[in-house]
Amino acid sequence: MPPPRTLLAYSAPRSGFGDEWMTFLPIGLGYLQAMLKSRSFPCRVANLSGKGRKEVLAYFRAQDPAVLGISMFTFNRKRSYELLTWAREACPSAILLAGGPHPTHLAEEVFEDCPALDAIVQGEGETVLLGLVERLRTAPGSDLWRRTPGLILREGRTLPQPPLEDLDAVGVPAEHLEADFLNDVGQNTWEEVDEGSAGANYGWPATEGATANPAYTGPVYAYPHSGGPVTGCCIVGAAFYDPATPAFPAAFLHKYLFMDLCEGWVRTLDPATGTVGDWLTGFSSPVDLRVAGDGSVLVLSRGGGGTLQRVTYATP
Ligand code: B12
Repeated sequence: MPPPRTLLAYSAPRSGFGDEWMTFLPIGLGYLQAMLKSRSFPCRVANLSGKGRKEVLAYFRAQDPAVLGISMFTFNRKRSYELLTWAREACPSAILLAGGPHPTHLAEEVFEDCPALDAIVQGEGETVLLGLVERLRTAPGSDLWRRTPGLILREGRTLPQPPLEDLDAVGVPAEHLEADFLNDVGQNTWEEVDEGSAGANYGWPATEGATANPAYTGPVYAYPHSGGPVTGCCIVGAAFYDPATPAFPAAFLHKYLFMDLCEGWVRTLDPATGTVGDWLTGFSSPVDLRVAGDGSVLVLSRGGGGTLQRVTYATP
């Protein structure tokens, strides 16, 4: 039985979709992911700020998690209720959790306002979430998870979970976010972006592009060498747009920026939805891309005798 998959999500409130402070992914979700991934439990983190119902439903369905948790604050509680309602619609058998300061302190009100919610994780969530997925792995489909210490259920609370003593045991949060995507240069036909996870086999060179073979992990996104709306010959770069000081519009935040060596373009991939957007063209044999701390993007190319170009944002 494969370990249960967890999806952790956050969204800014509707009023804050364009606000870079509100759309910041809370680092608490990164710690929860680090705890699970370092114990070989698959866990994805998504920032769903600005995403509409159709996009969110499609994403939840594609992820098909056993556990779906939302990070809830007072300022985004209504949007979190909305996400949980959509989660129930898209994934009827998933365990739906909420964690964070708001549900920890106002559990009764949250349960009342959000019928879709199964349980609240009280306070520090790393050990609680790990205990819950461990129980699910031991007894899939049973109610054993409801006895995990640190939960608030509609019918009452489980035993309290003492705080973590060894914080180093959690792992490094951003490492998992950054390392989540891998460029997989194709053999003859397809270039891939794959999601990194322990023990996964991406099939090179036996298979390229999407695969239905359960022995292999298929790509998050793939483009062919010819015959598609997007083509190229060798994926290069890449980086997530998560600089200390964002200098591009909020729509760029958390996007994966990747390039093609032969075609000289840079495109954006939204890790939350898999949507790919056109961005820059005209680089001559680009080989590497970095996001600088000031929010600009550096592109290193071999063409033209070798260039290092800085891309900055100019207000239209
Ligand atoms: C650092 C910080 C920031 C940083 C965040 C940087 C980042 N990328 O995370 C910055 C400066 C960007 C920021 C911005 C804002 N912040 Co702030 N911030 C904090 C602060 C000081 C620490 C948060 C933190 O990182 N804690 C450490 C992590 C590990 O703990 P955690 O976040 O609580 O997460 C744990 C648990 O809550 C739980 N958990 C959380 N979510 C989930 C989800 C699931 C499924 C599970 C199982 C568990 C779980 O498990 C996590 C791991 O143990 C808190 C105050 C505080 N002391 O908590 C305020 C605080 C969270 N911020 C607050 C506010 C209001 C904001 C802003 C709205 C301000 C604004 N007007 O723009 C924005 C919103 C940004 C956002 N997207 O969250 C309020 C929220 C109040 C409330 N009741 O909702 C707080 C509580 C401060 C306060 N007392 O007013 N903030």
